[in-house]
Amino acid sequence: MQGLYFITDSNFSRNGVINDVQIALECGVKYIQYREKNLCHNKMYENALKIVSLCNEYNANCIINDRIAVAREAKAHGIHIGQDDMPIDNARKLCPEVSMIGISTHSISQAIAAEKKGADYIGFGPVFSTSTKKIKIPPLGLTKLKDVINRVNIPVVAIGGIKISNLPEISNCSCKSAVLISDLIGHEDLKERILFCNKRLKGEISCE
Ligand code: 3NM
Repeated sequence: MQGLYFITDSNFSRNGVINDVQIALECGVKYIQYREKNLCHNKMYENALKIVSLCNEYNANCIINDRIAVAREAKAHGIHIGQDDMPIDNARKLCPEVSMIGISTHSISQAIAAEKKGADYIGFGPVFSTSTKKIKIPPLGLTKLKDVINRVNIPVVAIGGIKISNLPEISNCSCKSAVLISDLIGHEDLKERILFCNKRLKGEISCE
């Protein structure tokens, strides 16, 4: 798992989530998480079908946040769950077709537990302060990010308060994958920003 991990956000989006996904895929992004907190099942399923189909076209992965039924029905490639959701093995039993299950973790111990329970990757955050998600946990910081990367063998996706400006610090922690929401989605230059983030995380642009 390398490069930008793209999470959709309909609140920040200028041109709609499907257009944002199309742009991300054209830029070479391989992991798209479709995340909607307030959409009904049918509408989310309809969008998920379109996103899965686009991801198939670009040889990328569509990961559905939380909604296991949507993931199964839309034949998504993965699901992403939180600490308060069902255990990973239940999710896998309910959705055996998905090739990856990711879980949000907010401490080193949660990260180690997620790996033991069979997560394919973890989100780790918030690395910095964020107002995009209401989260009570104080920022974890770069030392913990570095630490978690050394402690688990599954991919670690950095998330929370990550901006174009602090991306070099993230890359310098040997972190290969990150999420930017507020500093990416809704910007006029979405394409340019995605290309820049993706190259930087893949080590194609030096962080010196
Ligand atoms: N999950 P921004 S932080 C969706 O820490 C999400 O698990 C987080 O948005 C976590 O890039 C977050 O605007 C929001 O800070 C990230």
